Amino acid sequence: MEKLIENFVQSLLSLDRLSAKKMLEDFTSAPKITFIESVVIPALEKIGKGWQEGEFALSQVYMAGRICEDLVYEILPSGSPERKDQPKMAICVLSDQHKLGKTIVYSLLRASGFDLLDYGTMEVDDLVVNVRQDGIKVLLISVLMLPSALKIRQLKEKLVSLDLDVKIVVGGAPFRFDNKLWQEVGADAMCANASEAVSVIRSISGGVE
Ligand code: B12
Repeated sequence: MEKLIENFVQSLLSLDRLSAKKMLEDFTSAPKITFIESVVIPALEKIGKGWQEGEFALSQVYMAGRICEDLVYEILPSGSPERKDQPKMAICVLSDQHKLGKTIVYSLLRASGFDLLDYGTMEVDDLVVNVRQDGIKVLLISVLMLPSALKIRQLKEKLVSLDLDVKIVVGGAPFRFDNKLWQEVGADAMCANASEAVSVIRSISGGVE
C-alpha cells in the first residue's frame, strides 16, 4: 500500500491525471471508497505535509486536491434511486474552501441511498436561514480549519435560540486533531471518515443500524 500511495503522490505532483485515474481503475479491492480512504487521503496528507515543510508549492497542493475531487466524482455514483426513509438532511462546508471531504461524504451518502441537500460553502447566518426554511433535522458540517470549526458553537446557539431542533454531525481535520472539539462546539456527533457517516446518522436519528 505504501508504494501505491507514493506512486499516487507522484502522479498528483506531476499533474498526471491519467495515471492517477489508472491507479484507481486498477485498484481491485471493493468498494472503491476504500481507495479514497487508504490512498487518496494519505496521499493528500503527504502532499500537505510536504507543503508545510517547504518541499512543495501551494499550487501543487491545490492541483492535487482538484484532481482528487474529479476522481471522487467519478468513483462515487450520484445515488441509488431508492431513497431511505429518513429525517430531512443537508450538508455544507462552513466558512472554509476545503471542499473535498464534503464532496466525498455527500456522494457516499447518496450512493448509500440517502437523500440530502448540498448547500456548498456557507456562512453561519445564511446557513441558519436555509436550515429553517428547509426544515432540516440533521445537518452535516465539514470544516478543515480551526476558526471555521469554532463557528459551529455560534451556529448551534442561533439554532437553539430559534427553537430549531437540529442534530449536528461534524467532520474534518480539526476534529481529528482534537477528539473533544466536537463536543466543545456543541455538535451531536463526529465522524473521522466518510464511511462512519451512515451508521452515525442512523443512530442519532433513532434508526436501526
Ligand atoms: C488540499 C488542501 C488544501 C487545498 C483545498 C482544495 C479543495 N478543493 O478542497 C487548498 C490548496 C485550496 C488549501 C487551501 C488552504 N489551506 Co489547506 N489543506 C489541504 C490538505 C493538504 C488536505 C485537505 C483534504 O482535501 N484532505 C482530503 C479530504 C478527503 O479529507 P477530509 O477533508 O479530512 O475529509 C475526510 C474526513 O475528515 C471526513 N469528513 C470531512 N468532513 C466531514 C463532514 C462530515 C459530516 C462527516 C461525516 C465526515 C467528514 O470524511 C472525509 C473522507 O473520509 C489539508 C491537510 C490535512 N491534514 O487535512 C490542509 C489544511 C486543511 N489546510 C490548511 C490551511 C491553513 C490552508 C490555507 C489557509 C492555506 C493558505 N495559507 O492559504 C488555505 C485556506 C483555504 C480556505 N479559506 O478554506 C490547514 C488548516 C490548519 C488549521 N488548523 O486551521 C491544513 C490542516 C494544513 C496544515 N496542517 O496546516 N488547502
